[in-house]
Amino acid sequence: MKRALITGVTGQDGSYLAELLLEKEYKVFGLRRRTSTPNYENVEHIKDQIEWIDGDLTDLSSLIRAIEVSQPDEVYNLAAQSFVATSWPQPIATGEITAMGVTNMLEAVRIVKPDARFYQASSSEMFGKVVETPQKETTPFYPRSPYGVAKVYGHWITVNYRESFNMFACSGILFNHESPRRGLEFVTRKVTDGVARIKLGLANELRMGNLDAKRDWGFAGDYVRAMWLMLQQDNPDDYVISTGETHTVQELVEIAFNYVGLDWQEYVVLDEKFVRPAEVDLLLGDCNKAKKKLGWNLEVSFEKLVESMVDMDLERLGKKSFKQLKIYL
Ligand code: NDP
Ligand code: GDR
Repeated sequence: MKRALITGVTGQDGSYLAELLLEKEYKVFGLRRRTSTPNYENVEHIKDQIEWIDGDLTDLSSLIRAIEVSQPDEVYNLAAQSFVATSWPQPIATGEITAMGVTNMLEAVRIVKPDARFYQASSSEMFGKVVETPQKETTPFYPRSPYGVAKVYGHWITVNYRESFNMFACSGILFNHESPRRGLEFVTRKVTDGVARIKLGLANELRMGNLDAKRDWGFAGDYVRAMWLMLQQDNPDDYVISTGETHTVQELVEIAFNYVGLDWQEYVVLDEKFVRPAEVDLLLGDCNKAKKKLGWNLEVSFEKLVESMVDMDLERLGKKSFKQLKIYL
């Protein structure tokens, strides 16, 4: 039985990855940080199958302990302060967790179990103000937020530990990926939750920032398969994971409102509060390396993803699916 340690297991990706590894009959250890109120929403259904270890990415001693207890074959470092907008008002916490936290995790592995395979959750935000399109593994980085800067550090320290200590350390440069488990502040979920609230009469507007930004959005369930595949190869390497399609935030809004038969222009209000100090205008990934070398492929399209997220929010908020609701309309 293989053993895996996942940091960030309570987040969106951690929950899908834990499901995947449990299906593959891994023994899964999950690092959780102390919170005043338990936060198991994404993993409630598999909570009893995970071996929980208390720790924090900013506390090296807790990570050393986590590696000692779990003795992992594979470590997936998904924990981060992951919300770009929060990285401006909290740049130091973002740096300590999202950048230095990676060194802490790598050090814990190097000291206790250097033969463990290591996955780092790098990000398309590292490309920022893009210098070429589409973006691939060799595209230079130009981050546009404290979050993006922190991820560039996390990326290079992972490459450096691979080259310095011969560790099996991989970095997945993942473009935006979403699901019904996405945090409510991220734009896809904010829109699908907002549309569901409006449809159910719980809200009458949706306040948004820059509708012109373009993103390459995929489904999180597809992306965690790529993480696992990276650690099953003969050699460690870095891979871009993306859909190869880009859409504006406005297109996202249109699809979500159209799905429930509403005109977005009647409800969306532009609010400066949600406009960022520096924006990433366009992301579009070239994932040919991952397709060729990992045999990775997508299963869920953008439109289907948005519609299923609206459905899930309608169900959660109204306790009825949209299909059921349609019968009553
Ligand atoms: P989430 O924000 O959903 O999850 C983040 C996780 O990190 C949560 O489990 C959170 O715990 C945990 N965490 C935060 N701070 C600490 C800390 N100091 N110590 C220990 N754990 C901590 O992120 P996603 O699942 O969306 O993303 C996973 C990773 O992939 C992140 O590193 C993100 O930056 C990166 N990424 C994500 C992309 C995406 O589109 N989703 C794209 C590219 C990269 P808690 O539940 O207690 O808050
Ligand atoms: P992003 O995701 O910054 O790409 O980072 P987010 O969904 O927050 O923003 C995407 C784009 O939408 C624009 N936008 C808004 N965003 C939010 N959150 N709220 C709004 O009201 C709004 N209006 C417009 C943003 O300006 C932006 O252009 C995500 C995170 O998961 C990171 O952790 C990850 O690394 C990257 O994706 C790849």
